[in-house]
Amino acid sequence: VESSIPEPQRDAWKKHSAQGFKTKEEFQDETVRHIETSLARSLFNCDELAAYSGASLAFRDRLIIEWNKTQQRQTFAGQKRVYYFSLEFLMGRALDNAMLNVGLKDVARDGLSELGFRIEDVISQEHDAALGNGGLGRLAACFLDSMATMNYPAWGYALRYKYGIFKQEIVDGYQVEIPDYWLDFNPWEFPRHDITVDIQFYGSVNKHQNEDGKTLSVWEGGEIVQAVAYDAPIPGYETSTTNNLRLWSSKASSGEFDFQKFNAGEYEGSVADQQRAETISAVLYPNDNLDRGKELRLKQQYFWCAASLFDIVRRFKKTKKPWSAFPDQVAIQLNDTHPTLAIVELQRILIDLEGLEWDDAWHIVVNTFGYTNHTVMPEALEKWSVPLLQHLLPRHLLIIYDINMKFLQMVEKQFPKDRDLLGRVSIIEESQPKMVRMAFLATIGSHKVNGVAELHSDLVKTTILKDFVKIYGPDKFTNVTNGITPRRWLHQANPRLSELIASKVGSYEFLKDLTLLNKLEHYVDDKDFKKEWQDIKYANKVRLAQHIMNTTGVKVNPKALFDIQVKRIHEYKRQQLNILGVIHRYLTIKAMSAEERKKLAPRVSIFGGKAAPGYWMAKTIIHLVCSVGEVVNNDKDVGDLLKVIYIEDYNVSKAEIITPASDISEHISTAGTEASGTSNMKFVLNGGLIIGTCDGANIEITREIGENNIFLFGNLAEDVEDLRHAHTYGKFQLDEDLKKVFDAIKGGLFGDAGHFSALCNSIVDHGDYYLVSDDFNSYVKTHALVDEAYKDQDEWVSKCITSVSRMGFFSSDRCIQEYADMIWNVEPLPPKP
Ligand code: H53
Repeated sequence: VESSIPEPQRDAWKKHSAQGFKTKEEFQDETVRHIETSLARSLFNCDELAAYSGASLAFRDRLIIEWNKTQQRQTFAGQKRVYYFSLEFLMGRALDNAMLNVGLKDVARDGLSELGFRIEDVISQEHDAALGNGGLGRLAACFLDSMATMNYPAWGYALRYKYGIFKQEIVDGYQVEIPDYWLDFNPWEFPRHDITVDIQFYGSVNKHQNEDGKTLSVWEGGEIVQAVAYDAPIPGYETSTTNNLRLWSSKASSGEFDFQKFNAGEYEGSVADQQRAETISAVLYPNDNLDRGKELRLKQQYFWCAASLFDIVRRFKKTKKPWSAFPDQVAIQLNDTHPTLAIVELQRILIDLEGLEWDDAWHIVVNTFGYTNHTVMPEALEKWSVPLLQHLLPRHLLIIYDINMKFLQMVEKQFPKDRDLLGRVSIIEESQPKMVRMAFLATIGSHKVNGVAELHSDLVKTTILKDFVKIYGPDKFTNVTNGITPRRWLHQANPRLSELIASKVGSYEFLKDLTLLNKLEHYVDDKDFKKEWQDIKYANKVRLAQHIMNTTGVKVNPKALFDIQVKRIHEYKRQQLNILGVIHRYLTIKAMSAEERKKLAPRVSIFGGKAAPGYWMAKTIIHLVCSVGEVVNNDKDVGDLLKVIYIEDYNVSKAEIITPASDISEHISTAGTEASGTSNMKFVLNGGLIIGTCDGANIEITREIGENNIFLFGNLAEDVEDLRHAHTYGKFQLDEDLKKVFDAIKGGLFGDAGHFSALCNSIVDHGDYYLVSDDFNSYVKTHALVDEAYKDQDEWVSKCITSVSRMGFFSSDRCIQEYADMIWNVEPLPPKP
């Protein structure tokens, strides 16, 4: 490897190499220096934000020193790297995580305190990095943490959106979206103005002959947009390995910026061109589990894939290895179908630019890519219209046609005479207009396809990709059940519980091997331990109650049972089932005698989550929850027995407060719709029980923690089709209790009934696609069991402890191990001791 500093000068260089702080004094030196110089503040105008900024820059320096060493080490070692392609990385805050991962949070706490700041106040100044919608984006963030912690040479690639997921305000019971401009001051990113890639759009494909007389397809004309790299360091826990998350930002290419126009006085025109280029990375699309087919989104996808691949190919070429070695150096994981164009782009680079034969190139492509599917719901499966692709990426469309042709020829050989099969598996859907089915393209272009929980992976194989299992055989399809990082979701979010666990299992080693939690099982009947456990849960509930008071003005009793459902608002996740159940509870309480009421366990029903801005039904659900809250919370007759809360702007940092405070949380999707869910894992790991359907990872959580420790209810995935059928043919009788709930809504108990008529009708008259009415009765009965169980606190706490002790399987470290072994075939590269 070349070095820019000549040998004789290297010693001088090394002598001055930055070291990064280790002690409290050094931390204070660095922090104050940054506040005074990098930020130009002083003793007299240093607020908490400045303290946050200074401390972050001090930590960033440390991380970047390790980042440099890690990257050098990985380059020297020359072994295979993983590239995780995801349009979303829902990172949340970085400072707290950096402090804990490098093991210097106590140093920082003492250091800041001596300078006059409380560490919690400093940490809470940070704006969440919210480059994601929900589960898919947060999974990617957990995976980065695990890959670094386990010393895998791994990079994330994504877009540097100027605006992340919108901020949600609840105004008069309605969701209002506010743009999330998060880049005002972001100490965690490094602009790399020297790392740029020109990305082409539009234009046309023309045939040219080269010197050997070979006909080549050449993509010409169109417009060029420049991708600029921004890097964010990803520290591992208790390791110096610091990986990279590379985000691409778009700007007008210098060649493209029209100086002619500019000089001719068309100032506005030239500025408009520039703005158009910047639009590509301007905003994260706010849809979760919904495909909208917008041109700008396709532009984002190609821009990001092309820039990332150019970067990877450039890195590979420096090794001077033959192309056939590419899959031994590079594993690319596609997080859902969003990066599927990367498959086509790599094939294009190899055949058009590098001159490989089609089959050799395709072999390389397939061995490079793995595809993770995250949904089987039709409305979420990506399709792009052929005319749009033709216009934006004409060369790629031709390559897609060629991939399809060769694939169909292969299928036809294997299954002669099955014309239906050819139509079913074709990448091109013969609709008006024709559409490219991205899940099929991703499947054909990858060597492994995985789902994210056992039930989901089975559904992938028996529904949307059934024919492909027949064609490729079952080995191409596999399961990697999702997981979460215990560093953020236990240690960071719930430090007291983490400390209590460490005191019992002997050390913090469980944060790196979560199966060690099983040692807790010895303490299930230990009185003192249980008391401490309960105290911690109570303190976490007090903290959440305080947050609720500060943000909504509603006082909730921390002794009440906290019942929480926080996640994106979606009909399939069935927040409507939850709120209908709450209304039922309210009506029941109203009808009770004073004596009966005394026996009731007080409840706080807590909701939170964002609705996609264009998803009207989801917004109606939010409005119903808020309207019910208005009535119930102001009903003196009910008092503490029931409170209904909507927590505004649910995000990663709020999740860190909410998750540890739950007694019971709701994971109640229609069976077969939630691919995995990951908040279910977070809640159980924090000592909360869950009520849920037999869906996604709930099933495996049950397998691990035992049926006695979870409240399962509702119909099974295998029955969904028949149940829907019954609704369509009017063979369905509405439950009496549910009918009363609808009558209350229609009677105007929660305000203008007209606001809720479409929501009610979707369940009563329009087929009840998500089977709310089918599961209502079983849901209400199961909540009654929850009430009963909560009364026996001793037994309840035992269930919680047992559950936590059995959650080892759900660490994202286990996921990464499985991906590495089964799909990527990569080895870790630990730092030298
Ligand atoms: O991905 C999570 C799953 C969850 C699933 C979610 C998801 C999105 O957030 C967005 C699009 C999509 O296709 C799937 O809904 O069940 O836990 C991570 O795998």
